[in-house]
Amino acid sequence: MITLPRTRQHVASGPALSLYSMIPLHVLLLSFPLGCFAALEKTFGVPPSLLPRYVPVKSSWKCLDGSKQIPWDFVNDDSCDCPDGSDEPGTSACANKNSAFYCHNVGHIGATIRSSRVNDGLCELECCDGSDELPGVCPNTCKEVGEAYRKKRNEEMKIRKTGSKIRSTYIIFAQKEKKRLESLVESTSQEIVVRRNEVARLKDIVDRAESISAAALEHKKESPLYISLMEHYTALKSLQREHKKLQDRSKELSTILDTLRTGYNPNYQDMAVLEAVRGWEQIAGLEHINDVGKDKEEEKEEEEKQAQPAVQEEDDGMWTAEELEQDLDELLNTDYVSLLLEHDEHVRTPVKGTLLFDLASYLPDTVLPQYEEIKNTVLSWFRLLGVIRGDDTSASESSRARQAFTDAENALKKAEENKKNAEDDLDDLFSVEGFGKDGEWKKLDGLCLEKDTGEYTYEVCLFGEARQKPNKGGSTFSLGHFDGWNSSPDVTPGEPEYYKKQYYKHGARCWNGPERSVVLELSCGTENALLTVVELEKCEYGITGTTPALCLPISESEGKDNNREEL
Ligand SMILES: [Ca+2]
Ligand SMILES: [Ca+2]
Repeated sequence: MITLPRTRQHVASGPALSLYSMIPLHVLLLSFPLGCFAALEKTFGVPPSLLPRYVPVKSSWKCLDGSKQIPWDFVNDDSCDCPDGSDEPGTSACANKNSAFYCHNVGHIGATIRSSRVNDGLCELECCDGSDELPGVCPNTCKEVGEAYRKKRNEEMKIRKTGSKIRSTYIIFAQKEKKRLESLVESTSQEIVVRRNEVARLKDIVDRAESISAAALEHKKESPLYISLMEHYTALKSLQREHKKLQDRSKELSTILDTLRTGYNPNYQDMAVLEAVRGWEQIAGLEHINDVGKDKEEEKEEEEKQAQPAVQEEDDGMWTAEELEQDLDELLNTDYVSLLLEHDEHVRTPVKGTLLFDLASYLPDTVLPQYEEIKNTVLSWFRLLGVIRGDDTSASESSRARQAFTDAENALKKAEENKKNAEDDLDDLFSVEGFGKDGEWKKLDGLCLEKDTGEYTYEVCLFGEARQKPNKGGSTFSLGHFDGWNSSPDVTPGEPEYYKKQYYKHGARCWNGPERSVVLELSCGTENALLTVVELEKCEYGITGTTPALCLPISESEGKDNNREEL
């Protein structure tokens, strides 16, 4: 900063002029602001938008904030007079008021810097014309800078132009997708109505089929065979009961007689008692109580002779006492109703020779499917009409109806699911936080991009999952699933900046660390591609890439700017 006495018109005279006196005048005229030759131009450092306000009224001027009236001469006199610093646009005198300096950068684009950087001896990158310093300090590089800038900008514009054409196909895709989803919602809605009716109709049939079955069963139970079977059952059951009673009684009697046999006194010579004992000994196959211990061999042979024929008698298909004891209960537990239905089926199946059933064997294979279909339709109608009796009322028929009903219910559920999915997809399609206001991202849903870094190949399936795949064998790790767009608080959802960042979160946990995650930074490009991969922090990966989805069409004003700058 140069400090000048209040009365001095700075830069206009003295050493500054003699310094440049050796340079031809026309060069000086081209290179230096007018202020170098006389008092500093009053509008020096004023941005074009504020120029109309730097006009004196009767040699006086009002500070921009309107707080103070000063002489016009006080403007750009290198002494701060206005509280807002607006009287010193071209010097650093009001640097502490946060005032600004504008460099025109003829040949490039004008820029604004802070006043504190005026006359500080340093050349500002922003001011390629060097106007922030005294003449001769900084070279004017605006021609080169401007050309390089325009070249770069032209390249970018070209990419944007091509990219935005691709982007517009993405938008068309989204619109088609919208139509497809809308018609899907429409058609599934209609399908749901049809399927609901079908479910109701089949429910009716199931109810009827099951009630018909119950009635048919009652009918079958009237079969003489079944009635007789039930009588046999009752008789057998009664017999079993009576047999048991007799067994018990017989046991009691043998106990009484055994007591009598061993306890009576033979010395009383009571013939009735002796006869009873002898009779019991004969029936039970016992030796006489007085002979116990004598002639054992003889007795044994006798016993065996008597036992043998009894066994032979039972052999002939007849049940033994043991079998009666053990197996009769099981026999009586038979499910007679199932038996009845089985019997019914058995009787019905072997019937042969009905034209309708045997026709198939005469037909060529090609016609068979149609024939089977027609046959089944005819049969089902016959059953419904009662032409074919029995089959319509069989348990298998009612279970077939139930199967059809279950199938229809499942189909209805499926249709409802499809509709719900289509509606959800439709909601996402043009959502700002989903596939963008124009749906331009939908086309990229599920598109997988890869970047080989040597050791690993990084894969990002857009809106899906990001993975790290080792190139030399080993496990692939999930780096997370799509979690949303740029969530930075200074970025509003929907603005271009918002779509330049995607987060993939909750990947496989690092050993002794956090879950892996990805920040994907995207920019406009003619291709969908990944460019670089770095590990930002432990297990957090920064991936950059390009996509046409970010190439916004060039607006009319941008096009004009570009043309004007090119002049
Ligand atoms: Ca001043
Ligand atoms: Ca400077």
